Amino acid sequence: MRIWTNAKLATLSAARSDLGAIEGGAIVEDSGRIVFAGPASDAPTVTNAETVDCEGRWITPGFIDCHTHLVYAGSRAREFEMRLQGATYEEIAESGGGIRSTMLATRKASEEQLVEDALPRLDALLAEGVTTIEIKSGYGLDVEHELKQLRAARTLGERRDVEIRTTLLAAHTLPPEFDGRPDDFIDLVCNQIIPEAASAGLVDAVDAFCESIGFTREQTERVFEAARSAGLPVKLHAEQLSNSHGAQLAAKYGALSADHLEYLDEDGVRAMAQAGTAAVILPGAFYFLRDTKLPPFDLLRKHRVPMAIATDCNPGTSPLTSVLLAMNMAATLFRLTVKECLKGVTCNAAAALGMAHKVGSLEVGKQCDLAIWDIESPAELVYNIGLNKLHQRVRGGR
Ligand code: DI6
Ligand code: FE
Repeated sequence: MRIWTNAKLATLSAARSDLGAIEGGAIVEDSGRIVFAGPASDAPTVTNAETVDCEGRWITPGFIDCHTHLVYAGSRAREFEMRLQGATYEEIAESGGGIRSTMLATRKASEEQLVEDALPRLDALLAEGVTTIEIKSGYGLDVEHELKQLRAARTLGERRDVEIRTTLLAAHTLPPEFDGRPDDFIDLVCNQIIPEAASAGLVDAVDAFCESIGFTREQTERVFEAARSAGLPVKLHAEQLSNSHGAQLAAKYGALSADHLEYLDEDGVRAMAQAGTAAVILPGAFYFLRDTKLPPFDLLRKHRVPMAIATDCNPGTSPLTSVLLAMNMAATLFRLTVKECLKGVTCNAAAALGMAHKVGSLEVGKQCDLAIWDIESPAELVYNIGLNKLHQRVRGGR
């Protein structure tokens, strides 16, 4: 057992509309779980517990990065330079660069190489108090290499003390061997990649890229049917570059989340609200692509769709390995409040992963994943650009 005392808590319970701040707070842990979180005066008396004096520091739940493409090989710095000279992301993708260039590097890399390449990115996130990360495949695009990518992602959870959730994103782009035959590729995704990844126990959810340069609604729906048959929940890259009405489709399949959402309309928001689908917003990609179309935040608020914030860490549109900076961008570029930013990387991010019962808040029964901060107020976590005030990261009480 362990007790953290003399702390200020931002409990971030999903049920509350505020941060759930408690000054003079304490947390009691037993067997990796929170058994008490509240005012120190109400804490149970326990003997034989190790006491940690937080000296007035703030404690938040460990942060959750609920949308990343962290495992890949190679770099796309050259494409970045091309974009600086005026080429668009879509143009680069259509000329064989983009996701396909990362696919070639990822197919070539060994599983161990993928792990080694991802570790510095993972470590950057952990250094900011991240305790749970979702990692997508989508740069293998065939059975062998999608499974290799998923195994590498799971291995990261053995090399570091972090909870990894893996998402199969085989329907990310069309690999060159299927040029002109997208439906045949979707056959492969549905009949082989999803069932094999699922039976190998390597997947927690299935995602797709429903977009003009990705897959159509019909193709996406087939992927969702295959996920359903494999007993896996779905998520969707939706309305990032155009309104393909992916959000409604995601909602129809009870998706955990729909992500990006720049071009989302009110019908899509309504459908998400009814289905309990979370909105994952990715300010890093918005910033890096120098987007101007804002996701419809007022509609998301009006219909009470939980909003999560993630890095989207990927080599093409968001080479971002900072959740703190993602929050700052969400506030500065999207005008989200401090409270929305913090919920976005804690309780709402947990919802976007279907893990709300387990992580994302300082509440009894949750895993004791904490981030302890050297700050005067929670706003500092959103305000600073490039300054990391983490004092300590705690996972499962350790
Ligand atoms: N949307 C994105 O922003 C990433 N994937 C996706 O579907 C980009 C991935 C890449 O360019 O490598
Ligand atoms: Fe993404």
